[in-house]
Amino acid sequence: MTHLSTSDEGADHGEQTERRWAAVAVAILVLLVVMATFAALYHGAMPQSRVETADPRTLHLGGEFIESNLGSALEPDGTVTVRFIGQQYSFTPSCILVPTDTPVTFRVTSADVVHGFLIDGTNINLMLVPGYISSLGARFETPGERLMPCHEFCSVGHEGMWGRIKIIDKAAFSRMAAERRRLSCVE
Ligand SMILES: [Cu+2]
Repeated sequence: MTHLSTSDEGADHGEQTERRWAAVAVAILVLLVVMATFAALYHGAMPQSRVETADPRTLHLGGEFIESNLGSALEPDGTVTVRFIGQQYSFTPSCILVPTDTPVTFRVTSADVVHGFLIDGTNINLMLVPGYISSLGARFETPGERLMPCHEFCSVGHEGMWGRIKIIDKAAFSRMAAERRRLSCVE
């Protein structure tokens, strides 16, 4: 009889442990659901603070990405801003000109679908999402020429979508910038 009662107690104890662990599992699930709900509501109510938008349907009609404003601009503070557009299946301008030893800011957008902007041999890598402006600061130490392939599959002509970037001496760039408002190396 004693033996039987001990085994009953054991079964009770087992069931209790099982319930406790089930409660832990349920608690983890509830916590995850609460976290996911909170994140969805929070980010839905507060978009990123530095998002800049550009309507892909009107890029060519006015604003920052109008054709006459594309290319490299020497700013009054001595830095350079490069603006260009990715579209199926090219970059405009297709050859980007930048100086050495100068802070360069890229401002890029897409006119149609998602494209990629990457400069070969550097860690410069952005996604170009229609509707948004992608921006990145860079600095080039040595002159040279690098490839700039689109690295997001953007449909059938994707493999033919690439541009070039030419890094030239700072003084030569300044001389060219004195003559033209926007520079590129498109021939
Ligand atoms: Cu592309």
